[in-house]
Amino acid sequence: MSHAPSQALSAAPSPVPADAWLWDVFCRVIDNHGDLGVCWRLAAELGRRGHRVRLWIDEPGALAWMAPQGAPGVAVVPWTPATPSPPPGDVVVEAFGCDPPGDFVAAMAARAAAGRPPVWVNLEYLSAEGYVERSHALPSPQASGPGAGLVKWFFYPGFTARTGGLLREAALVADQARFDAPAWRATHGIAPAPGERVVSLFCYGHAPLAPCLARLAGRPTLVLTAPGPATALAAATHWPAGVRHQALPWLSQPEYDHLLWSCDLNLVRGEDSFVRAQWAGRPFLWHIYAQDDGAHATKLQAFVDRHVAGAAPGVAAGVRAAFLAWNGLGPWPAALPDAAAWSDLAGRWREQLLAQGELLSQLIAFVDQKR
Ligand code: TRH
Repeated sequence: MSHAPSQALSAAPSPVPADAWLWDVFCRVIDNHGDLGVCWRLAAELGRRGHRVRLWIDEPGALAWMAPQGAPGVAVVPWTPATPSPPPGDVVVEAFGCDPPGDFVAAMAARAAAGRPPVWVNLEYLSAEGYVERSHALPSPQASGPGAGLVKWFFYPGFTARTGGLLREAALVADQARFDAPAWRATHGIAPAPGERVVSLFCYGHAPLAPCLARLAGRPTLVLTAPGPATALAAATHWPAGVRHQALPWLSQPEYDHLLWSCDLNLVRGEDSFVRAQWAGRPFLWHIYAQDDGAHATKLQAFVDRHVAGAAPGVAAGVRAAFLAWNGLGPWPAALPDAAAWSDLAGRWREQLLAQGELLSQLIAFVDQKR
């Protein structure tokens, strides 16, 4: 892996301008790739904005395909029980409540005694549910343990101005404006026939692919499948006439974005690809990460409620039905929503999100306020 070793970075003397901060971002890979995907995207954008980041990852293997080139300003620290804890930086971000090492937290508390502890942020999972606005930016005073006396702050991504917003790199809109989809497809061996609809498929293994393909069969369609369950499911499914598939390798995050930008319909999953499909501004369906207690159904409905709010009733109902059916939470509609109306909805949703503050600027302002 061509990542800079974790050089001996030290916290900047205070007070310092925001762009000289040292960030410690902790990421524990639970399963799949979203924990790492979100943390890498956060770290890389911090680096692009002039910050210095130590990204602590317990399983960094997926970076080999996700980010083979690394990112300026980002040092990847393989996080193992034996990893020594250097003095904490100016900001500590624990992603998805992953609990930094006890001795590191104790060192954070020790800095409090010296007058300026790091700002400690728990970056939470993304949801459109109402509790997010109520919980965002709340303090969690640490009464016991190695961090006793410190305050951990909850920072919730979200879809409204009363949340932390969504991760969005500063260059997104400019990059999209100059993107040439046909040229990109040609360089990646993707050759749709004239008029063939192009669909990207990234899903979990339980996705109801057969009924989805039956709805796609109304038009000549090429489905580009991501490695893992999507490609495996494609190989095990009967493909109706007119719908063909092509397996893709793992792409880097920027190249995966280019895939999303070059498709007519994106089937995404989890959290980060779900967000990236929204920035792509194309029709998409979200295969939500299923939870044993069924909480994902509420989470899905909460998102769809916001996503279709401005659409005509027939379009809203069709998009909602497709989201629910794709997640096994409702019957399949006879057909997918009208392509033009769906594209219009996706484009307006993207515009609505672009008008909101993006997560990193809000996080930096939040940290500046709490220091
Ligand atoms: O892999 P995921 O299902 O990750 C999930 C979710 O994050 C979920 O919230 C979490 O609870 C669970 O992990 C533990 O889906 P997600 O979030 O889209 O992450 C995939 C990452 O991989 C994302 O950053 C996009 C990236 N990616 C590539 O870089 N190249 C590719 O070719 C593909 C298919 C994905």
